[in-house]
Parts: sequence; structure tokens; C-alpha cells
Amino acid sequence: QHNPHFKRGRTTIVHLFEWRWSDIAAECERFLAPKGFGGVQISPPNEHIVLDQPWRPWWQRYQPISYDLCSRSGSEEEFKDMIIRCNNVGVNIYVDAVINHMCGSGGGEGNHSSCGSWFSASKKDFPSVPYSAWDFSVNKCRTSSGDIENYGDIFQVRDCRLVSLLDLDLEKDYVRGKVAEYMNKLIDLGVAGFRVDACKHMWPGDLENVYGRLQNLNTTWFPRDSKPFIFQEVIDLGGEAISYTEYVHLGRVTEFKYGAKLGKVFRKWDEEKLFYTRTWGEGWSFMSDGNAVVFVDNHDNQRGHGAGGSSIITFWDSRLYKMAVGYMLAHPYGVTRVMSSYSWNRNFVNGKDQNDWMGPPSNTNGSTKSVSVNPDQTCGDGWVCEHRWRQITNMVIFRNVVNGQPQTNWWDNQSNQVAFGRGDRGFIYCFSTPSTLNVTLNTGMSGGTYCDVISGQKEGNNCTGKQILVSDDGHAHFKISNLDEDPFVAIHAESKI
Ligand code: QV4
Ligand code: CA
Repeated sequence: QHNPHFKRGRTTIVHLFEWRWSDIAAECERFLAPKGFGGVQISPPNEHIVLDQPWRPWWQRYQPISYDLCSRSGSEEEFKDMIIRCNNVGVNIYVDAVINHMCGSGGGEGNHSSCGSWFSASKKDFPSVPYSAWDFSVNKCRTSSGDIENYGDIFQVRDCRLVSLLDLDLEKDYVRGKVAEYMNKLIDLGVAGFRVDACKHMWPGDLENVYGRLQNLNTTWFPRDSKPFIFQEVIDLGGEAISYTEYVHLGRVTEFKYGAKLGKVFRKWDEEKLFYTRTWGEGWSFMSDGNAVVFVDNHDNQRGHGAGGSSIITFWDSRLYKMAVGYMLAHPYGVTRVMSSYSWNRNFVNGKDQNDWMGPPSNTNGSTKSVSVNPDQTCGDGWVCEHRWRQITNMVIFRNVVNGQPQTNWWDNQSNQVAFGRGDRGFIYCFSTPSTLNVTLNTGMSGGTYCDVISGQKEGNNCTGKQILVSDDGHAHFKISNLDEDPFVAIHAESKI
């Protein structure tokens, strides 16, 4: 379950947060497959609550009403079509599975749900699953509010309600069966695996039971006996009662230290310096390489939810962001995930964004807008599409080209300039300090002229960016200024001209 089942030597997942299924299908065909993306993490596809106060927040999708497949992203038909079209071009689909809970306890009663199913939060009645009051862990929770009040108490964290969300009792065979039935339906349709939401709030033993019920992947697109890829959301920045180590035997786990630390390094906070990343990975007390899913930011911490705090770098700091994502994609550690966001109207009052709830670009009736693509390949209508930024797309390709190669030829200036290679397949040089670099380094690559894939790219036999001349003994001269659009350079075997 640790294997993402990437096809054709691909390596990277993109989270198309809040995208419609029809847009994802088109994106697989027109962009993700040709650029070598391995898979897409999609927003939860199941039926969710629909809220007016605030108006259609993005987080309504983390409040399930049933496991029917109609959501803000589209209908079941559109969902099926997306899976087929993405699989047909070798791009995997990973579902965000919300299985710890249903909607909030204050969710009311009625048909305000994405497929129109009736439910009652107060009676804990969800007939479209069906779940009834017996299926929730109310009697196990010992706090007076019924909510998690103290993250130091592992029983509360697992058995009480996360921000009032009605907590499912996954110890029950019936609940385990319903959750597994939902996930198996998705496997049948052709998904490659799951991002499992809120795993810290579920007992590892319960998860083990649910995962044990899952079928192998659909053999129309995957080899026989392939188990679904599982990556579990557990926020562990160290020093908490619940540790990621309780989950790594079940599947991969999100490494939240990665983005928090990388943010500090590139922002130069806490006296961090880029050259300290010589031991990046396990050397920074991250989980072992084979267990980690890594990312610079996610849909929570890019807007102050979840964990990581203010050091997290997002598209709002675009220059820094490209460097951080570029570094991540060049470095061998972990399975990499790239964020693709929408923009919203941020409004900070006393350091808190009043609009952190705002949903995706929408029409007046609340339906999500389609993603439009501009002639220069960037997106419009409020969709940011970081994955289409040249520097990021080209580093996704870089990661595929160097896949399997060790980190080699490390160089640093004892401060904020570093460079390293990936065998003889690729080399990156980057700095995070206002300065100019003028240095000759051993790239480990074969002699020739390479096109820098950050300032441009190879197009036919031409290079639209800087050219890097590698001598026959592998050395190359790098001259970069902080005034350049991006203070980093990357070359790889397929950018040779
Ligand atoms: C509020 C109060 C409660 C109160 C309740 C009364 O906070 O104390 O009892 O009203 O009704 C939303 C609101 C939240 C509200 C809750 C229930 O933001 O204020 O409770 O709904 O109505 C997302 C959002 C949450 C949102 C949730 C459900 O981030 O704000 O809650 O969706 O809509 C921890 C966890 C980690 C989690 C992270 C955010 O360990 O697992 O917090 N991350 C995942 C997802 C995340 C999602 C959830 C889990 C829940 O990545 O996006 O939360 O599925 O660190
Ligand atoms: Ca729970």
C-alpha cells in the first residue's frame, strides 16, 4: 500500500483542489499526461453538506452526508468519465477519503446536501448510507462537550468529535463495512488509491481492518494484485501524544515537517540556512523515505487551517514558492505532491484571514466555475494552476528524468547557496540570499550544452532560456544574479541541445 503505482516512470501527484471532474478529465489529456504528472489528488467525491453560512465554504466537502458520488465537483457520470479518461492517458486518480466522521453536529436537518439526500445531524441519521445514532462513537467520548478538547489525550483525539464533526465508530463491523464498501466502489471504478483524511482521529487498528477489506486495483489499468495506494493525513510536527509511527506500517503518511521546515529555510527564519539541507530528509528527523508523502503547502495550511503555521510558503509568495517546490522536486526524498489552488479575496484582521473559508471560483448559483486556460498556458477565472507554472512543470519533468538516481555532487558555500546532482541525469543549483553567484561546479553530467529548464526550456533544438555549457569533465560555470526572475538553474539529460 506504499506504492503509488505511477505509470511510465512518472513521480508526482498534483492536488487539483476543488476542480470539477470534467475539468480534471480535460487536464489529464491536454496537460498532465504530456507533462508527465503521475496522478491527481481530487477533492472528496462523495455527497457533502451544502452550507449558506458562510456561503458554500470549501470545507463543506469535509462534512459527508452519504457515499453517493455527487458533489460540488460534478455528478457520478462525470466522475466515471474522468477516471476512464485520466487512466487512459496513464494519470492516476487518488481520492480524498473522509471516513472519520459525517457532518458537523450543528449541521441541521433537511435536504441541504449535494445530491439532495435528507439527513438529520441532530438525530445522527443519514439514511442514504444508512448510518443511525448507533454508528457514532458518542458513548466512548469522555469530554463534557463531546468534542476533542485536549490533543494530549489519545482517547479524546480518536473517540471525540473533531471540531464538532459527528464521529463514526470504526470499531463497529457495520461501519467498517460501509466505509470499505464506499472505497471498493471507487476501486472498481478505477481509482489508484486514497488520501485518507484525519487519520490521527482514527485508531490504527480500525484503519488496518478497513484497509484489509479493500480489493485490488482494477486490472483494466493496473497490474494484477496491485493494492490501492494509501497515504494518510497525520499531522505530526513532533512532541504530540500521537505519532506518525503508529501509521507507517499501514501506508504512507503526510510528512508535515517537510513544508514547515522548508518554509523556514527559504525564508531564513530561526537562523536556518540552505546549506543545512545537505542532510535533508531523514537527517532532519523526517520519517523514512519509503513512508513519506511530501509537499510545500496543502489546502489547509495555505489558508491558516491545519498545521505548519506562518512559515508555510504558498503561491502568494510566488518567487519563493517556485524555489521551494523546485528544491523539493529535485531532491530524492519522498513521494512528491504539488498543490494547485484557486485564489480568493484574502482579508487579514489581526493576523487572521477572515475569508479563509471561501470556496472555489463560482457562478452566482453556487456552482463551481470551469477552469479556463489562457493562450500562455496559465489559468484564468481565479484558478492559480501552480502546476502549470513553467518552473514547476519543468521540475516535475526533471524529477521523472532523474528518477532512481542518488543525490550526488553536493556543493554549498556554507550559507544560502547549494547545488546537487542526480547521478548523470540532472543537476540543480539554487540560492536563497540576495547575492550573485559566479562559480564552476562539477555537475556529474556528460559534456555538452544544456538548456536551463527554469528560465526557459528546450523547444525542438532551441533553448528559450539560459544555456549551460558542461565541459567533457562534467564541470559547468554558473552565473546567476538575484535580479534574475528565478535564482535557480536546473538542467537534465533531456534538456541537452
Ligand atoms: C465549529 C467550531 C466547533 C463547534 C462547531 C459548532 O470549531 O468547536 O463545535 O463549529 O457547530 C468546519 C469549521 C469549524 C466548524 C466545523 C463543524 O471550520 O469551525 O466547527 O466545520 O461545523 C476542514 C476545515 C475545518 C472544517 C472541516 C469540516 O479545515 O475548519 O470545520 O473541514 O468542514 C486537525 C486534524 C486534521 C485536519 C486539520 C484541519 O488533525 O485531520 O485539523 N485536516 C483534515 C482536512 C481538513 C478538514 C478535516 C481534516 C476534517 O485536511 O481540510 O477540515 O475533515 O489538525
Ligand atoms: Ca474518530
